[in-house]
Amino acid sequence: MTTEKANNIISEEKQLKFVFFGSDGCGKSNLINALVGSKYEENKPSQLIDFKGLAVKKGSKVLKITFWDTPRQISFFGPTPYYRGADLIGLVIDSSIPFEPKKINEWLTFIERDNPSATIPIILILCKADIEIPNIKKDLINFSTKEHYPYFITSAKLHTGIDELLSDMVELALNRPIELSIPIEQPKQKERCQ
Ligand SMILES: Nc1nc2c(ncn2[C@@H]2O[C@H](COP(=O)(O)OP(=O)(O)O)[C@@H](O)[C@H]2O)c(=O)[nH]1
Ligand SMILES: [Mg+2]
Repeated sequence: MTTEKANNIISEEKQLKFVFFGSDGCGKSNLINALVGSKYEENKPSQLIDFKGLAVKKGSKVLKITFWDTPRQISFFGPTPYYRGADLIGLVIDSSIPFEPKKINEWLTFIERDNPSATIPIILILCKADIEIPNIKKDLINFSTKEHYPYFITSAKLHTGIDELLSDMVELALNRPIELSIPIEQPKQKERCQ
């Protein structure tokens, strides 16, 4: 697919889908708002299902990113439809409440249970860093290092860590390792003229 830019440079267009999970009230919707440049909103009621889009330019490519917010009771519905075509999964963690490795592991087990691809990057995103409780960052870093998940520290309210998160998510999604090699019929060599 191609798109014509105002400066007449033809760019390649690529779609990316980022899906966010996390407990109700952990900060998913405001994180997505911050990523797409929308206003911070206190106490906005949760939608059943929601996604927002953003287009960014990277080199000659235009990346059209959709950020999927997951509804309450996601574990009841099961995550499969949200994963379809996902390029990255973010587990959002609230920094205003104690870090519970058991709960995080439950989320990760839930996410990995129906994950259609072992190569989708899964990242941990600490939200509300402006109201962090003591030790939460240390606990997150220890957990992420031990379990080998990339981690990010953000505040949607102060708009901190958002740009780094966006750019690293794009890099992780674009640099996904190949999953498996699929045998293809090899092109026949042209018969040589004698
Ligand atoms: N202090 C602070 N509060 C936040 C931040 N992000 C979200 N909140 C608050 O946390 C509550 C839940 O946020 P929301 O984004 O709706 O969470 P969701 O249920 O996971 O979508 C709301 O009252 C927000 O105002 C943040 O960066 N800093
Ligand atoms: Mg929400």
